[in-house]
Amino acid sequence: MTTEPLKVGVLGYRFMGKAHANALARLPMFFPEAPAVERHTLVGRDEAALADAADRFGFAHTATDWEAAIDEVDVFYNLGPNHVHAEPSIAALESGVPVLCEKPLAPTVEEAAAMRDAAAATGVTAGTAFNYRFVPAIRHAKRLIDEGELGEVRQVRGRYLQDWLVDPEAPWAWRMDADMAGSGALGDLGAHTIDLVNFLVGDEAGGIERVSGQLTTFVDERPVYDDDGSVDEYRDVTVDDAYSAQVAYESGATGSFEASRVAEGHKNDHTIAVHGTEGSVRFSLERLNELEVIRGGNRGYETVLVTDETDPYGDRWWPPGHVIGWEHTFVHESYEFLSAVAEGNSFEPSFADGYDVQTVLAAIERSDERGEWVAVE
Ligand code: SOE
Repeated sequence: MTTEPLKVGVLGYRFMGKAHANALARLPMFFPEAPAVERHTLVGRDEAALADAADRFGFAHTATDWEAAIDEVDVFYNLGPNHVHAEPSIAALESGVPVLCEKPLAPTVEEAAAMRDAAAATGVTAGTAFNYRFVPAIRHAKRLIDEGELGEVRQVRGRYLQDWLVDPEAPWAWRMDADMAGSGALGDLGAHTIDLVNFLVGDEAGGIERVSGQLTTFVDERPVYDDDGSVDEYRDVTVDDAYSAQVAYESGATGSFEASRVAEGHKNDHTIAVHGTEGSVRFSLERLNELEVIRGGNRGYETVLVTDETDPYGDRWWPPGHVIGWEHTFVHESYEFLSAVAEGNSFEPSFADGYDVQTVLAAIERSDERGEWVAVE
């Protein structure tokens, strides 16, 4: 019996569209048992740019109307700006179409709650695209923590630094607008950190109970440029350029997190560390094939090359030591998501996981506004 390929519809054709389309294209070669997929419809607003992207990314059809596209496909990837996450994702789920939605799940807790509830009510597979959960080193760290190798978790640290907004003349974009994005470095980068620490230590340390946060905007308005490169207007920046937060876990563990878009010299520098009573792990996205580990009574860090025996996806790619990169996380993510879809299973990170992150983001904003520690609600 042959099964028809799953028709995938993708909303968004820029950075994330490219990353996910590449993942879909790689799947049959490296994960032959993955469900067959057809890159069916690419959805966007600008017809010319859309047609060009569809051509390059291997999509047979384009649509400027997401509602019509959802009717035509079996699976929907929502990679649009944050303010277009909720409505199309909920509509897809209500039509029985599984959804993988980019992070943060929504600009507000209310929208994220509606998305979580739609996933629960329909029982249709829904995932939040926290791709860094699919880095082999992160999987390895999770296994070590779950097996008790670090003992009791005491401290968690997460830092995500970028520098693309150092220049005050860097162009305005939707990511700088609170209505469209929700928040800035906090939601865009901090969401990854919070999801990763939830994934890594959530079972051990429980949830994040209280937070003390600070958000800062260094550049209040940014230019919008004409096609000829001259400044058309200046638009307000209504989100943070950087945030930091102290957090308290249910277990008594503590954490400190920060992210920035104005950290000169850091392009995509995401680091996570966990310290327990018997060991530590630390991870840097810039060295994603490695995990540094202290365990078993040792006092110093040992570097584990994750392309060796510890990599759950290692046999799919290259011989040990032949490193993988950022784009592979999207392939692993699509493999797990589409396998869950084909089997009618749930997927993690789920919409509920995306919602949990959103409650921490909101608490950090609330704490900043009030100037005091607040509970995560
Ligand atoms: C922002 O620059 C960004 O593209 C994020 O939106 C992604 O989630 C992150 O993985 C890389 O940086």
